Amino acid sequence: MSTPLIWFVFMNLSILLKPGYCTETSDQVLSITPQTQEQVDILRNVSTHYETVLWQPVSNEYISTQVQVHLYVPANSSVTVKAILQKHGITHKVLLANPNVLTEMQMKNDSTDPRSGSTFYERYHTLEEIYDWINRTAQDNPRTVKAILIGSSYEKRPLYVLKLSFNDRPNRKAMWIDCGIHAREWISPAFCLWFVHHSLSFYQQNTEITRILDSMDVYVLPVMNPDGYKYTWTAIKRRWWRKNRSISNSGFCVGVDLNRNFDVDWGIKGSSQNPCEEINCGPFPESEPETQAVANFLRRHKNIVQLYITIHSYSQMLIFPYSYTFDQAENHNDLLEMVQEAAQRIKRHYRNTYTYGPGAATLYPSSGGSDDWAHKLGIKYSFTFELQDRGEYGFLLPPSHISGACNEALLAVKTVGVKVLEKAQAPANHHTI
Ligand code: 0X9
Ligand code: ZN
Repeated sequence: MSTPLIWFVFMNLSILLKPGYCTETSDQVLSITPQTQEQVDILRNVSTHYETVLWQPVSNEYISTQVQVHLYVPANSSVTVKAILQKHGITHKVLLANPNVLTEMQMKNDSTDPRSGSTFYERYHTLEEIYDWINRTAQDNPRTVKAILIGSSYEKRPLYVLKLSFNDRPNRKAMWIDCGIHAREWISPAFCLWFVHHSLSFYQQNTEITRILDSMDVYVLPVMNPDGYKYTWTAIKRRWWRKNRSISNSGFCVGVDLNRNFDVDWGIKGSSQNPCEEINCGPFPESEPETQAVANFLRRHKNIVQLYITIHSYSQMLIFPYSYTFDQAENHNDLLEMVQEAAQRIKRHYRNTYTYGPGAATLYPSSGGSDDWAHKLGIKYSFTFELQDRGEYGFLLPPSHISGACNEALLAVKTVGVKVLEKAQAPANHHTI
């Protein structure tokens, strides 16, 4: 054997014999559907005791038989986790074999690359870019767009709402859209930017957006959780952050789930008082400055705001109140009809499936959410839209999918927007003779 060949064999042997050779070289996202209660318990255990991140469901209390679990497993815990699954006969599929590559793709939003061919709205943006965009949009459209400061975040970042106002008829009604309650759901802020851009570009060109903007002012909060969003952009390891960044009194854990912090059945279902958990509802209702800012604004404007929409991801669902109880909202049938039509139109135009219904029954019961709170405040048309996808990429939806995800969500927003106008115009006590 020649010397270089001996070296080659030796080097590879030394790699093979190294402890830990069998570990995965890459992080992965696994899809697992537990079949028995024992498997449910094991999965709950794995997700709490090993270094993993539950993508779906958000908390291990929601893990149950026949429900798909999406579990992010870092390379260093891969062998252990897979061994436990195998030992208990739990089968898994690899959903994403290399999420880090997708993460980098999402962060690479280089507008100077002429080969990318994508527009500003077809890329994800850092918080600073979004603030710049908010300023620019207000400056470039002084007659129709105003940036309103409604408060600031825990880390003192400004919370700006863009008010789109295309005419100044008296007694104008309004709708509200917020994005980015949950930091890791990047498609959500991307949608708010998309929506504003569409409104400014297609007013008087597209019938539905024109009808909406002619009759309503639209308030858009592009990033409700700027501290969390910023955090997800700082390192691959932080990409899965969901909550805000407030520091609890009691210990070292950070963050409150803003969608558990609203004052509706606060702290009861699908939420936790433990600051270390993803669904931590905070120390008391509206404890968080981000929640307070939104709640105060909506309280002040409750007589004009008729439609509340909050944008999340992922699972392709059009949800309406209630989530905090299985009781039906008094306008359940109206709400159901609205999302049903939205889902049908998405199916027809984009061949994509959205499930729909009241939150508790369609997704899971949970208290303290903004949609239920807005509904109880008197904003009777209140929705949570969960955008793409259904688990192919999850939070790592590639930039090339932004336009598809946003266009179908836009269709849903326009559908419910127009329906609200029609309902408002219909006589209040319409009786057939
Ligand atoms: O759990 C949530 O906050 C939302 N799902 S997500 O995966 N984006 O976290 C659903 C919110 C539904 N509405 C209420 N729970 N009120
Ligand atoms: Zn969410």
